[in-house]
Amino acid sequence: MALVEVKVPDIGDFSEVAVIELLVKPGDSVKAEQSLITVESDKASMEIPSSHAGVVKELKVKIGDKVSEGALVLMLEADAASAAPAPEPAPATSAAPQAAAPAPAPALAASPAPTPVAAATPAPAHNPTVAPSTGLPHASPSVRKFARELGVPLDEVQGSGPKGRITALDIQQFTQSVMNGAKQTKAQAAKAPAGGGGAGLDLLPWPKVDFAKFGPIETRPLSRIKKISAQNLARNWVMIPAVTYHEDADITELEALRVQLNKENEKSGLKVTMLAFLIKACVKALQKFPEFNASLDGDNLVLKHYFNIGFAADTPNGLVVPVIKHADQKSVFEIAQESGDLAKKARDGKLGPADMQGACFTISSLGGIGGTYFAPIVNAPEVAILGVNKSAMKPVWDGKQFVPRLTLPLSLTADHRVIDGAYATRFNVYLAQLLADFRRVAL
Ligand code: CAO
Repeated sequence: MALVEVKVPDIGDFSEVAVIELLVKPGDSVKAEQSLITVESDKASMEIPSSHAGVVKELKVKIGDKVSEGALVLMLEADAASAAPAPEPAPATSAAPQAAAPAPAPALAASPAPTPVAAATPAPAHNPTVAPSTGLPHASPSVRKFARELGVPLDEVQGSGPKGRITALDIQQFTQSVMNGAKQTKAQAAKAPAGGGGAGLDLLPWPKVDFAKFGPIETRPLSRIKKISAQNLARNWVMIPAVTYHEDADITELEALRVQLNKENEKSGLKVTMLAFLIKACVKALQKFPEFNASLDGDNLVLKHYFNIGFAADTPNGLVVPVIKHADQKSVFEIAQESGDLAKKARDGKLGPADMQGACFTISSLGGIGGTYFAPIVNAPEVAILGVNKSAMKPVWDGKQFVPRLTLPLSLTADHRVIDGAYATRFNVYLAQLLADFRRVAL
């Protein structure tokens, strides 16, 4: 076993990029080409892969360090004959299918933006790659991971990158073509017009308009968060066959309890929010309907036995989705405190990657603003997201008369590949029952 130095490879025009994530620690076994750290410039995030397989002996960088080509990343006790063929940095994807993942999906235009996941821009085109001699299709580690997560056979995908390299977009387009019932084979792709915008989807190119011809304009660059969200949201919008289910929850008693609790705790300053009750109730519903607490992995459904809930937070720079970890083990008060702290951190731009990772399910609450219902975008690789709008007093027929009840509009968007309509509606009905009588959460 030889001790080898793993260094930052050619990362194109980038230098002095910040280390934002350590993906391995001493003692970890890594494969050749496995991502070791994530670095980020103001234009892109990249994962730095290992040149060898082996066991990590010592990390030579920490979060916040600035690195350039040739910088020492770590010392590795290399397996014999493990050298990887010229690894290249790959666009980062963070938490999850990330290959670009949602931002919360919250996103978008109406949905929460999930965690910055994917690189805001593709990795710089440097290092024209040589196809590995293994005969494997040519793709970066993150693209391979993305393909694995979606169950896409790489050898059936036509790469559109330099020297036939398969990109995340190729994977997305392949998946979309499968969903359209028109799987694009290499042969078919070869016949497709070269370089046509939106080739896989057969879309028209984006309209290019000289707006200045019609009146004064100004051009403002998108924030980094918005660029990342945009990629994730577009991916999730295109790839997930999503359906939104609406429900009204009677929260008359729950709001009375919330107001009462806040009065009692006025001196301590701790304020219980509707969001905290929603997170707690959602955990209970996820426990009863476990397919909501899951992610697709090819032909498998990964059911999670932990309950981490993301919530979309609106910030001056765009949407982010901090995550309350192990919400099943926390009280409503603890969740209220933690979500308040995380929301503040989000607004101050101080959330770290760990604050935004690991969510099982996301809540996007616009209740403090208004609205009736909306259709949030699922934050992949989660399979559902709950949208919440402003509660309003409504007349409800109790069998004899109309009575005023405080009604909370719920909009649950779910991935139809995993969640059928009946299952989703049962989830919603149950969630509404929990919110109508919060004692049920303790049962
Ligand atoms: N119905 C009625 N009132 C509500 C409500 C609801 N569903 N939810 C919150 N409110 C009230 C709160 O009680 C609070 O009122 P008071 O100040 O009188 O107590 C007020 O609205 C403001 O609440 P808030 O929104 O600041 O706090 P929160 O805990 O409910 O939400 C957070 C925190 C981080 C979710 C929120 O600040 C936020 O960023 N929401 C936007 C999320 C978003 O943009 N989603 C869309 C994503 S898709 O594009």
